[in-house]
Amino acid sequence: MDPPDSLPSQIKLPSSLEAVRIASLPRAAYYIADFITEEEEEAILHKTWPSDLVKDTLVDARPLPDWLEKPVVSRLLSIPISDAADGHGGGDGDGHESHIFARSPHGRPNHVLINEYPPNTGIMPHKDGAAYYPVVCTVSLGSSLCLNVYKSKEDGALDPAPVWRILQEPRSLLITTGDLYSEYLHGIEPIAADVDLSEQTIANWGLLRDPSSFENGLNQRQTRTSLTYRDVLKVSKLGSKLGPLFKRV
Ligand SMILES: O=C(O)CCC(=O)C(=O)O
Repeated sequence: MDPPDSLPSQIKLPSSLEAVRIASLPRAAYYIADFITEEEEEAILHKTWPSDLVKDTLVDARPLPDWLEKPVVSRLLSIPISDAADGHGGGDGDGHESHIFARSPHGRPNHVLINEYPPNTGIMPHKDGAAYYPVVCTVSLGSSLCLNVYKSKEDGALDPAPVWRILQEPRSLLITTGDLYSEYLHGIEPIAADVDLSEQTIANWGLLRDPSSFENGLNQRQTRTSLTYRDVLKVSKLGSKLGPLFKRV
């Protein structure tokens, strides 16, 4: 486990990811509503504002720039998966790994994708594929929206009705792994508002920071920026010589 940086007083991390597991989803997805502070959110957004180069960009720099490493990565690696974690860093293969990337090839995320979603913007249902270690950590900034989870029908075609919806609030961390990574697709609808939000329709309702703000069942979207942290399994030497920032195609 990485030594945790000093934690702002407003942030109270769970004792383990198991404490924030989204119980209605296949194993496993985790949601931490207050993962970063408003000041940290502002500071990261400020870094992504000035340059169009940074938008929709894969950051492939080793190590990641400080503003993407701290506080997100260090805080993420300080949380054990379960309370029974052994704390020795490598994990014991029994689900008691010290953190969610303990068994990934690089032991930590090495890429960050920065996406911006103004209202009416989404991303088509897709799987993330074999290029990554199957753990996806998404920090949301600026606004809330729903990530939809889809499954394929028997004939392989996409069932257009999502099987689950996960509401992501600003400053939250969502982690998806396991079957959710490999068996299901995920996407974001290009709509101006998420509707029909309730305990019955939102998988992580019980873990939201402020479910009362969605009590009318509506989330009017503003611009949401996401930071998606993953461990890319094969890192090309050429890529690392080209420089730290690569525009996403
Ligand atoms: O921005 C998000 O929350 C989702 C991004 C996504 O689906 C992806 O990078 O594969």
